[in-house]
Amino acid sequence: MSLAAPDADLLARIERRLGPRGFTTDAQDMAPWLTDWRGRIRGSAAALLSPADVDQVADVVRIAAEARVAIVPQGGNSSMVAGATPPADGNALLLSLRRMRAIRSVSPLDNVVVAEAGVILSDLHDAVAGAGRRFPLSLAAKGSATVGGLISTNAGGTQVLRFGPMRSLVLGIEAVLPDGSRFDGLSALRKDNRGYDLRQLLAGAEGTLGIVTAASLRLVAAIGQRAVAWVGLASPADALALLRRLEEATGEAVESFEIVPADGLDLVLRHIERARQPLAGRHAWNVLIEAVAPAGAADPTEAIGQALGDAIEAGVVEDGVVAANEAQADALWLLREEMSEAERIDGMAAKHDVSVPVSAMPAFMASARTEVEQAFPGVRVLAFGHLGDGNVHFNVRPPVGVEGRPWLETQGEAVSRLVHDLTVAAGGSISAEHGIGQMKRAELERLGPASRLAALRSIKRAFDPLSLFNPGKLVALAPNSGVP
Ligand code: 2HG
Ligand code: ZN
Repeated sequence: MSLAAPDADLLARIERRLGPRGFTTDAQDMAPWLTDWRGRIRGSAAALLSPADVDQVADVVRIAAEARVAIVPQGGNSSMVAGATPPADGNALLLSLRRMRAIRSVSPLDNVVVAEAGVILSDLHDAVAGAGRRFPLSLAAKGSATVGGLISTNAGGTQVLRFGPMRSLVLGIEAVLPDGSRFDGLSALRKDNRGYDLRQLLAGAEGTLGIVTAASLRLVAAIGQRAVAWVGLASPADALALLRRLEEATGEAVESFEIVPADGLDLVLRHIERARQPLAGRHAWNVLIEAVAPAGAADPTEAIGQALGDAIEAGVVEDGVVAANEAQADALWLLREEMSEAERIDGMAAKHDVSVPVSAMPAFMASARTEVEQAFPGVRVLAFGHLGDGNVHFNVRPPVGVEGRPWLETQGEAVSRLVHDLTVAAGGSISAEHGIGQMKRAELERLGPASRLAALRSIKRAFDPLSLFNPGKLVALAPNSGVP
């Protein structure tokens, strides 16, 4: 079973259906969308389709499916695992959801927003703020990541601690399935127990089961006051102890708890012009904390300040600062949010998005670092991120003076295998929040377990027996068979 290349007649039919704004084969127009944002994987496509509504999506999917032509859905193209980059053979159609950016409704009474797939996350934040509500998921790529992509990758970010990942905020989904039929599941029922939850199957499916065209998303009360703090401390174990202290002091107010090592902060200060040193001294580890209260509830600033003072006295924290105003709060957030960008500017890294049980993370970070540094002398481990979720980005950079790309090409795979083996041995996952895409597919196959992979394949086969949606991503219909 092989996927077909679209012929001129098929492309003309699709172009007629989508109109000039919705169709292009122009190399220059397509170029920015054919490479993943880190520039690691280059793809190719027969055409770039930009439908304006769900009917157009359904029609082009049907036309392509009849001809057995594959479709790669794409949102903001900010995947960390090249999940939206088309295969290199150029046979697939790249389908962008970016023109579908309507906010269909905001209901403060239901606490629900219905947004189309192409709505950019920061626009979603602004739209619901206008109705006195908040969509409580944020991440560094908020200026480009879209609703459809966030759902399809089950994105995480910096508020998972309190609100869970994207799937926990999805109440309803509208999607087009691989045969062109529609799944109309937008009704935002809080309770719906009719068996398999199709919404949750589509969330995190990386566009391999359906193309999400719109979603009903959960909203929460707008922020009244927030307390943002930056602390320096000696170890991830102390950081975790601090998190539990803060929770005891402020209830559920702590939403973000992000760890950054000293050399990570150095990178941000070196490469990001607006970044400023947050504390007088250098600390082995730093944590960014945000605690939030809705309007009408007590301002968490005092409780956070008091708890940090107690933690300093108890020797858990070395130094800390609580932002005195919004500008200072933003300046502290910048240090965390630009971490990934600063690392990218500095050069190539073997990147790993791993999770282990929260309590096991401090020991894992130390022992995995030792093992990796012993196996690959000179490499520099940079582990940062979502400590409160048991998820860090355990990135490994080449030794000083060694050029990144050739190092990654020759050593990257072995480094990643070791990091992933250690993760699995610690009872963890090789993808905490970035998904599998094409970059982690071999590792998913290698590490199994077989029963889990078999279940994934069965689900894929049930929805997309011809493997027309996002071929080459997440899971192959049959392992090692060349079938995408
Ligand atoms: C983050 O937490 C992102 O900043 C990116 O998930 C992580 O670049 C990375 O490794
Ligand atoms: Zn992250």
